[in-house]
Amino acid sequence: MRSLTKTLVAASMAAAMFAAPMAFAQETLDADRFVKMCDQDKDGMVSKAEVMKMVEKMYDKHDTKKAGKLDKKQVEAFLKDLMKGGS
Ligand SMILES: [Ca+2]
Repeated sequence: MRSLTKTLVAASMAAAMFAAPMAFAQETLDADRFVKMCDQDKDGMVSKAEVMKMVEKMYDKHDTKKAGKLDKKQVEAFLKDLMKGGS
């Protein structure tokens, strides 16, 4: 009985470890969304200028104190926002 519990715990831990990066990848690698969000001239491509402009806009949004810098918590929100398309 003890070993069964151990197995179950191990299995659920493995599942959690597997699920976390999957969710992360889905959230972070949504290229379609990222392109749509950045692509201002609608040519289906993301130019460096388009990315920089979008990042800057997002950065300013999270730089709530207008300090010109973000702390770790703000960076976290900034990155999340950036990857999910700014909504
Ligand atoms: Ca473009």
